[in-house]
Amino acid sequence: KDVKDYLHLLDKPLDEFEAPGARNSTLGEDALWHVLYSLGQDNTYLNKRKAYWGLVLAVRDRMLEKWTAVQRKYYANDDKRLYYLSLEFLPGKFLRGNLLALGLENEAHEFLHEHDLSLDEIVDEECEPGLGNGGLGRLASCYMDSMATLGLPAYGYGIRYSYGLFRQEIRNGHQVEQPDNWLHEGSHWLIPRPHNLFPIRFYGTVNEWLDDDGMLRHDWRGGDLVMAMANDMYVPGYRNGHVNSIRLWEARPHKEFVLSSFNAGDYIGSVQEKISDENISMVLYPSDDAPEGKTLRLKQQYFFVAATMRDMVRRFKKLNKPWDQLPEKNVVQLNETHPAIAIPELMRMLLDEELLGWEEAWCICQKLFAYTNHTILPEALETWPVKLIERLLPRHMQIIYEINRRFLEEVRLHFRDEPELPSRVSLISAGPEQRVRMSHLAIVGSFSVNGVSSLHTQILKDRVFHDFIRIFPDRFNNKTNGITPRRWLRQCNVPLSWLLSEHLGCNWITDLTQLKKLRELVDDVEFRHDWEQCRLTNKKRLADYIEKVNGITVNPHSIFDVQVKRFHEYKRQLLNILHIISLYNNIRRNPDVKMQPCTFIFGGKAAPSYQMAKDIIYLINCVARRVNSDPHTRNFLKVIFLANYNVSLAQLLVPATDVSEQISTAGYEASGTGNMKFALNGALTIGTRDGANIEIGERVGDGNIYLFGLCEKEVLALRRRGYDPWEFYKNDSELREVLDMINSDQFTPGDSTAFSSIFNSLLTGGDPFMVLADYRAYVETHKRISHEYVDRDLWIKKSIMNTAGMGYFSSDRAVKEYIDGIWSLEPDV
Ligand code: CR6
Repeated sequence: KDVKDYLHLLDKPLDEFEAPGARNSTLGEDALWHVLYSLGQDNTYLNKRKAYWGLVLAVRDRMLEKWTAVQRKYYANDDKRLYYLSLEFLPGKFLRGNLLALGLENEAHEFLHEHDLSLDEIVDEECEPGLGNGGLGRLASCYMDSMATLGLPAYGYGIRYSYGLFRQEIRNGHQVEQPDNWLHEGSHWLIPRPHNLFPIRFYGTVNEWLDDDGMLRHDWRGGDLVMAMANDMYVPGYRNGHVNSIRLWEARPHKEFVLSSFNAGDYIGSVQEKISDENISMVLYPSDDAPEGKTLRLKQQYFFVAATMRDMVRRFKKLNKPWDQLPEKNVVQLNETHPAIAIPELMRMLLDEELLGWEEAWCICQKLFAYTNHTILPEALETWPVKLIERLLPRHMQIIYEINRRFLEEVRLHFRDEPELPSRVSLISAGPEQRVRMSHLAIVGSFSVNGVSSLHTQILKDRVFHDFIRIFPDRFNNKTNGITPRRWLRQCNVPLSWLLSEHLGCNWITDLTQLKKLRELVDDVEFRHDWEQCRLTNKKRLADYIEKVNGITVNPHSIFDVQVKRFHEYKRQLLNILHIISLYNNIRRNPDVKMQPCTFIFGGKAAPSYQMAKDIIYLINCVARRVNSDPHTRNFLKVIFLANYNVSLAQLLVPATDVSEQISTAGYEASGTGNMKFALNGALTIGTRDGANIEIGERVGDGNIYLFGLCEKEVLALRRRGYDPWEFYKNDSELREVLDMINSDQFTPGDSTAFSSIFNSLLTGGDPFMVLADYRAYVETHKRISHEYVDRDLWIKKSIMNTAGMGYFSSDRAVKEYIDGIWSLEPDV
């Protein structure tokens, strides 16, 4: 059937919100108008580009009308506002999602149809903004979607990077990084606001003065100024007339030209300053789950935080309320410690500019800020050298010292018999180079600290922040992550959405717990047949993509086993490829083997400076080359590496996946959110008892997930006992064979040392992520999977049970928990 014939079946009807100021022109008419009057192009005929840009502008008009109405309402109702501060947002492509949310899909289809175009080809025109690395940035975008859908007075705040995360190419098996110039054609989804402009200071000096009451006051001046200019991105709620925004700051030169040097004839020198100012928002740091200790990164953090605090205070001042009401009217959620410098920045504004006393200012901060932790990797917990902060932000360093002094005084008072405690919880680490521990700053300066899955929060309490639990017993809480069902089911999986809406009605789109009703349908043969057909349709679409992009034919009836995520040793893509090599060996040994054909698909980027991760990418590509071209195995086994994994590619992969690989070393993956996307779309998970996998297992049922390997406690215990990977090497001949192959020229003819770094890390290096310890359990679990997949009834039932159990993992649920447990906000619709 044609999409447009069934769209009305799929979605909730539009609410009456459409009514006020309803337009008397159609979306198509407006798009044509914009082609002529905004783009200045002939609109008597359309090509893809013109149709795309015309549509974008027509959709944007409708969002802006709603957004301004919503802003007016916030002021009129005197609503408490949420500020969600994140150095990363990964919204994915906008057009389809915005049409869907605004209920304009049908109109768009009709318009395009009249011009012999289709939505599928039009959305290809859109560039995906890669303003984030992975899970953390995508989570921020899922939450923005839920906040708009729940009608919350919420604002996202971040940076408008000129270059997003690098575009990944694979050349001769190696990752090559290319700049992602996502704005090369401009983006009409982003509205520049040249009048929302704040000067941001760096460096300079602090002067002291006495106020009329004889109180010592501080004044930060001099140094360099950079302008922060707002750019707004709009986030419509799902069919509720609500539109929120994400404000992304762009760095602008403070002076277009430095006149003195211009006059002196130093033309290039004067332009130089302009260039370095703009550098602040030039590019996103490509590190994931790892801090980037460079000055520019700290500059980025302060730049966006300072502009955001200004914006918040500007709005608050319009209300003419006393300062102690700031936290009654606002709440600031810090996404990781990246924006934690907001705490001393607000202190500085209140003390030095508004002339409040310390206690009053501190009390306001502690009621205003809340902090989400997303990692326990010790090397990923941010710290900054005191020397650097002192130079770049001298006043902030003074304030941090004072926060610390007062905090440690309290600690000494309450824990007299623990002389070690103050140095453990201090905001400043001792050692040859003193550093500020940003997580400690965030904990001390907030009223709430949350982890992102049950296990993760437990680890924070038991280990990472154990000392703080005793100092602030009520501050810690859990908010298990969630994903938006709009993008991660309704949008990316139209066949399944249709089937769901046909059987359950369409309320699941905003109330995902409705999916549990699917359990009543598992025994319905016809339903199971339809379910399988949906899956097959999605798998064929992915197979076409692979054929087109990688030039490899894959069998859509094979098991699609997918591991897509950032490359990191703890995520253990290595474990996956070791298993594939052993499968390969087994098929070659038994050419007549009866085996369900398998397609193993990988995708993900490695941080450019992370050599081991890049080596693993190279290994996967070398194994793929060998396996895919071997006539003995190629009917059973294919290995595919999809370059440049991003949100759009995820939308293609997720609905087509049979087996979802979530195999991090237990205790290391804070939550994971890819795991949720796959299970929601009916994939079965092979996973460790890590992050949210545990909670997924609890909800889909033990029999419908393949959990294997050491749990977090066992990982710790084994490490304490003394873990020796050589034992596994010696005792498991299959594993030994695989490792020896890696340590030879089997996959890189003529070069036997290409992967010695990997071999060494797994053996002499002590195998820090316990790949070998989990190897046998992983291989055996895969055998079970391939066996059970053949029983189609059994498998499809399990697939349905996965979708049925995933209602809990909606970001709507997660955001509601934040509202009730942390933010105390009133939804506005
Ligand atoms: N890398 C965690 O590692 C979690 C997301 C979102 C991560 C991941 O398990 O799902 O955050 N952590 O909470 C950081 O970015 C620091 C991630 O995406």
